[in-house]
Amino acid sequence: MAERTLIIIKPDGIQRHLAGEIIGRFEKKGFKLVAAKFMQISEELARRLYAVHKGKPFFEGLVKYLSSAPALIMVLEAEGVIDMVRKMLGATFGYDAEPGTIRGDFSSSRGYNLIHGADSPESAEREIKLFFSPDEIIDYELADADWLYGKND
Ligand code: D4T
Repeated sequence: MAERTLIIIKPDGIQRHLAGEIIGRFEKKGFKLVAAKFMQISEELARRLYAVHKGKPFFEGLVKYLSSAPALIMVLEAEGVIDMVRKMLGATFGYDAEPGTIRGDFSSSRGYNLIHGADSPESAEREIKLFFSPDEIIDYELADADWLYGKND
């Protein structure tokens, strides 16, 4: 099985009608969507997701933001997907993310940065388990996999 990552289109991404644009970028890049859930994340779950930031000055605001309105949570699969997604997201805040990245193109905010992507294999595994049970993740083949993931060796 190829690597998997957890993505969250955060409340501002949904409210600003950017979900299709963001999903489209991942689709065109060739990532396989293997799970998706639209939900309002509880404060408790937001606290668990961002547990590493507990105690930092922005923590309470971050939890409030993430749990303030519905979000779209997805699992994407591809070899190397974690790093590729992080590059596509851009720097943490829109105001210093490079143009061409999701945050660089669509966010000018300091706190509201549209999207979350797991930052390591360990985080991805932990975060996927927070949102999805194993039977909610679908294992299937993409018909164009050879074209998407072709190698020259
Ligand atoms: P996420 O985790 O949302 O994908 O963002 P990043 O991985 O790019 O950034 P992060 O973990 O350092 O921060 C998580 C989350 O906290 C918010 N934040 C962060 C904030 O509001 N103020 C701050 O000073 C920092 C460092 C933004 C993203």
